[in-house]
Amino acid sequence: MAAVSNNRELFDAQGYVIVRELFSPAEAAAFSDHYMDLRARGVYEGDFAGVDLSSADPLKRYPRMIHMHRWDDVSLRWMIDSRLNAVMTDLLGREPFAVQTMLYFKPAGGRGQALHQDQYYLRVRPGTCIAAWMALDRCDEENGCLQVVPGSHRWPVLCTEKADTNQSFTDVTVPLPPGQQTVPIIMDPGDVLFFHGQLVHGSLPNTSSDRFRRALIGHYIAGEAEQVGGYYHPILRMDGRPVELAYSEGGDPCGVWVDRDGKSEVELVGQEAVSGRHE
Ligand SMILES: O=C(O)CCC(=O)C(=O)O
Repeated sequence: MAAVSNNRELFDAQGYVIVRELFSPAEAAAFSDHYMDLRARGVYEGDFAGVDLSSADPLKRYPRMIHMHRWDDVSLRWMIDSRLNAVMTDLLGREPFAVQTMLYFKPAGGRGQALHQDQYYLRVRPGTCIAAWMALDRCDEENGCLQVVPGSHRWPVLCTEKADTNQSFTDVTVPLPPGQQTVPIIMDPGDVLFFHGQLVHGSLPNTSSDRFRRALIGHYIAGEAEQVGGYYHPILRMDGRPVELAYSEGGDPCGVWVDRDGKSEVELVGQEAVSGRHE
């Protein structure tokens, strides 16, 4: 009898699901070679911090690439791959639209990314976004694997505070209430983690002496969305055709943790102005 997937149940309960070997290890290795080659060949629009081969900061020697699908066919084909589409259609109940690709190299010594929620940046309305995060290397605690807070997808977008930029290359983070903890997501090349736009997630520095922690990431929006932040246009259907949606503005309400009778609850207090791009 064919195995029945319980991906949707897991996704609804915890805000994420890992699909093991959705891509083969050989495919992951080919992607890894492809992006190392692209990185060595030049500088691209949107490189985080720009390439500086003489820098002491490993992230400047291997800056993150963004929106590669706009100029690289390999990235475009991956972003709309039928395997990613099938999983997300199952999770969301309808096909998503594709809005972003990113490649994190995260070499040895590279800083991580402080805890955040993707919906803070994408501002999808109505609904939310979903990420497909594919490991290109073995990802574990030593090389700074992704960390998530299970169940946090039920929280609204939280107001941010200053992050520790010795640990994170981004400068904002979200506070966790007492009792909430991150869990490390251990993955092998070709495994894909799908996670909800409000799931709190991030990563710690790569503390290994010589290992990369490369990841190929796609961001998508649920197909009922009518608006998304300007940085994510043009938007594509999963067959590659463009789809027109409106531009959402910043200034959304955000939540802070308050103590009610010894229990932490989120209260919507204000308006968060965001730069409009996914960091
Ligand atoms: O890969 C990481 O370290 C962080 C990635 C991330 O936060 C994201 O894809 O939204």
